[in-house]
Amino acid sequence: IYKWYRSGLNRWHGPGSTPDFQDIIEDRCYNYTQRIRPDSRSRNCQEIKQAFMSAFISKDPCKATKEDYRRLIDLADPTVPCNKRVLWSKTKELAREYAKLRGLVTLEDTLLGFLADRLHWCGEPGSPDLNTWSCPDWEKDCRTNYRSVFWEVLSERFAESACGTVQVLLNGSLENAFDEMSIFGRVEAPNLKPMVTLQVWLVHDPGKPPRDSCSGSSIKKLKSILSERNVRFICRDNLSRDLFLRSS
Ligand code: AVW
Repeated sequence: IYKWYRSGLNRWHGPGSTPDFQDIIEDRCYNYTQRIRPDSRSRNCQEIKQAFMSAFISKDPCKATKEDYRRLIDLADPTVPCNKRVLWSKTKELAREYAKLRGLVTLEDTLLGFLADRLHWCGEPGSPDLNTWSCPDWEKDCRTNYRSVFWEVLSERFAESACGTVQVLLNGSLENAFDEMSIFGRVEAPNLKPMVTLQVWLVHDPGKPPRDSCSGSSIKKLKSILSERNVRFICRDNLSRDLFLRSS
């Protein structure tokens, strides 16, 4: 029984595919291309949905490659302004709110980021269906799962095509606000173009003292990654969440 269990659809440690994944992708695609950004009206949502599905359906959910997503990415390249980008790490909701207030954009404002926001998906070799029971977890199962690789490919392109000042919201309530193993740390920071300015905001939970600062060791590490790439660096810390949203 144990063997059956481990080889079955239940064997992964992450949440299973979001129910109605295909329908959600399709609905979101029409919503984005027709209502949210009508300038992207020419995108073909059927084609985009098909390309998304065929990237991972019937495949080993631990063997995702960037190549698998090539066609999807080519169909839906980001068209958001290069000089208005906001990155985040452990601060997603805050970053969304901040970007909205300031007329800036996060990855979830691009078509593909919008389509996949908060969703889970994975397939099963030899099956035309999504596995709605479980999907591989980055830590417990495999790093090369389809969800993680998707966000990595998208994030890499979002960061490398950014220009001017790029902002990043980091969580000042954590001991290490800059996490080298996060997508921001592994993929985005190391792919910023030379001459870009990275503006770091260290924002902490209101009512609690901050735990990390611009002079802390994690931010120093970030600074050194950036200086190797000739990316300019500005950092502001000690910002309480409420104050940050109201004043910035
Ligand atoms: P994290 P990261 N919807 O908070 O620096 C669902 O440590 O690693 O931040 N899951 C998502 C989404 C989303 N919209 N976006 C990322 N993920 C996954 C993309 C992903 O696997 C943005 F541009 C990520 O590792 C940010 O600057 C994890 O959830 C940067 O990457 C969140 O981990 C945030 O990635």
